[in-house]
Amino acid sequence: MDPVRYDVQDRIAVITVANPPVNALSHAVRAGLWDAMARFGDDDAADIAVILGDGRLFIGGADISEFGKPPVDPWLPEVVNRIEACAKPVVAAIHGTALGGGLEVALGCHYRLAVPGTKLGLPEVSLGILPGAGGTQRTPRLVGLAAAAKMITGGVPVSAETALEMGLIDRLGEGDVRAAGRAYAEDLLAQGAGPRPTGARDVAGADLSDLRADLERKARGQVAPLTALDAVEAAARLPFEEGLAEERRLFRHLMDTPQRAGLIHAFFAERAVSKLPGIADVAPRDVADVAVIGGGTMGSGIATSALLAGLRVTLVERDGDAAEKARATVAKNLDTAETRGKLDAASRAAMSFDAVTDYAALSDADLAIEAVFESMEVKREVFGRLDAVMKPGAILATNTSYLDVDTIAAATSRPADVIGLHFFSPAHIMKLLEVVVADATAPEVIATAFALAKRMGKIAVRAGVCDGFIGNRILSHYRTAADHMVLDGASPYQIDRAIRGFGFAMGPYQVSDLAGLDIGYATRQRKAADAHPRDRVPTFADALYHAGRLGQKSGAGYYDYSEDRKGREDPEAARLIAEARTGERSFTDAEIVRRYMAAMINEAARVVEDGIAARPLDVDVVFLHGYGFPRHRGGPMHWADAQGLDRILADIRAFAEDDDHFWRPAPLLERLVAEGADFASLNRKADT
Ligand code: T1G
Repeated sequence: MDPVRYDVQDRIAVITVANPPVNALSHAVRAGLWDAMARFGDDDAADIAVILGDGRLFIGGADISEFGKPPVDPWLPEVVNRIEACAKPVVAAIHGTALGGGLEVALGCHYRLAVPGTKLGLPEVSLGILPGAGGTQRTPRLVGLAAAAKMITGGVPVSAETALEMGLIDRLGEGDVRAAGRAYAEDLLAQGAGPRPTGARDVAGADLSDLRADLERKARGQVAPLTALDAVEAAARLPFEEGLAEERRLFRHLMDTPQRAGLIHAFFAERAVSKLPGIADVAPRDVADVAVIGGGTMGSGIATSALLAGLRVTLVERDGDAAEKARATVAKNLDTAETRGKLDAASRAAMSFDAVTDYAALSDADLAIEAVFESMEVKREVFGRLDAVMKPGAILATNTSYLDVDTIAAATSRPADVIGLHFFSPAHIMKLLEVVVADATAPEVIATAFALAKRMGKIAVRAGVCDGFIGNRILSHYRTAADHMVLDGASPYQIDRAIRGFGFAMGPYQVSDLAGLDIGYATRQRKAADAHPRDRVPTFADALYHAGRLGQKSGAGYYDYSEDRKGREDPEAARLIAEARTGERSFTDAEIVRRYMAAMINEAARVVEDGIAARPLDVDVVFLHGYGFPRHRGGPMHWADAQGLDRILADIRAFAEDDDHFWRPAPLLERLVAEGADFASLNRKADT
């Protein structure tokens, strides 16, 4: 089917972009628009044109899958310029979403209408680029320099109503977008309205220094937002044509950055993780009623997340007081969601939530999520009770963060219906969900978990059964590398600074203080039985714990929180750490990052090799959405490919000269380097 259709009725030419699923501006669509504009220009039967999108949206932007390949004529900027230069008026009739190049096509039109519910935005900076088809020059001419700068450097879409207030569109339509677009065109014809090129408008200058300072403070190494600001400022400094040329120059510069490659990888990886061969054609079971067992922080968070997704929730606690406490926690979470505009009063009033103490209340639940104490004995007892009361076909899920899901499943008569749903705290905020697939888990149950995740606005990643699944298993390894550096002489404060400089929001010791040093201590105790004689124990961490320094929760840990939650370096902590040190060597920030990342990549390679993660991209998505990995670097595996796996392996081998117990190269890493291959090659292989 033609990706761009042209039809004329009552002197109005309707040009329809039809390129499912998002009407992306592929080469065929660009060529189709180019030809349609030529046809309209020569068409004596048409006095005005309306451009609109087929299906659920206007146009979702340039075709991101074409990035990195040589651009093919007609380029999008030329297509937009051709629309604007048309001698007859052109209207954009917008519905669903108009994003990036999609909105830029609309800006090239002379008039713009959107129907309620439409989102209009220029999200290019989230892909490491900037609006490259005139958006940085035309948007300021419609909404003013400051509003355009905020919209483009933030990348956040606006509603149709806001777009009207700003001047981005001219009219709010009602109902069917095609009818609304035709009606607007008729009105314009009746008014004798002609072409109204956006590029011909003036744009007043504005002082954007505060925005620039804000972007510099928040950028954390990202280049696109500040470069996009440069392009927008050019709109007030240069004539239109020169402004377009400057935009193109800056766009091309960003297209060549590794950040663009990282952010595009992240975009597609987030969509690829739910594409698993084992569940491709498997229909999920219906889930409307969810049971949550345990109303602590995690259980209440999971219940909140399910309620926000419109699911009916019954939470079970061991006694009335605990049930009431859970009810209060959920209510507080929902209050916050309302304050943040994530929940309106009507939706909240329609919610179905109950906190009870009797498992019998779960007989109709479609799925249960257990979030009780991390004890195998307790969990097996809970699963036994769930198995006894829940209906056939109901799914029994555990939120355990490291226990063996196979062992939990064996406590039931229905191991095929048992799965792990590892939420990350706070469960109603964090998007990552590790779907832990046990040996007996049925494909339909896996498919149901992924469908539930999508409904809850989560990004689900399939994980195999091991201690820590994907994220925590890898975290444990690179955290050990950091601890070794502290034992050898590095300051935890320097390590945190170096890791923040790499782009993480927090360093490992700040994370420890946030999570609680008691958690770390309990984990070390749990693993002590399996410890190897050559494992190096971070005795400084135990010393801090025994000194009652549990982190933020006790007012001090590695940092002193007596003044505020930000925390300050603490001489007392430094003293306790120095006493436990086994070495006095210094480290550069660069070496700290190299060791930290080499340990992360090495264990991640083992996780992929063991099949705990299906592909390297699954590890990337886990770290982007669960561990604060800087998004513009694409995830650990994409970053490792960009560094060169040979360099990572060389580092590991160099570090092994001092410690060949901890630094043992992962066989997969050695094999890929020997073959001259990379992690991306494994992602592609998994696609076939
Ligand atoms: N190009 C190519 N494929 C795209 C795409 C795009 N712009 N947008 C989505 N897809 C694919 C996606 O990979 C998935 O594929 C399917 O479409 C459904 O996507 C010059 C250069 C539009 C809000 O950043 O935000 O324009 O997995 O699951 O939830 O200035 O897609 O089915 O194989 O996300 O309904 C700017 C990106 C580009 C918008 C729809 N535009 N897309 O959400 O569907 S840069 C964007 C989205 C640009 C110009 C510059 C969303 C959506 P598959 P989906 P959705």
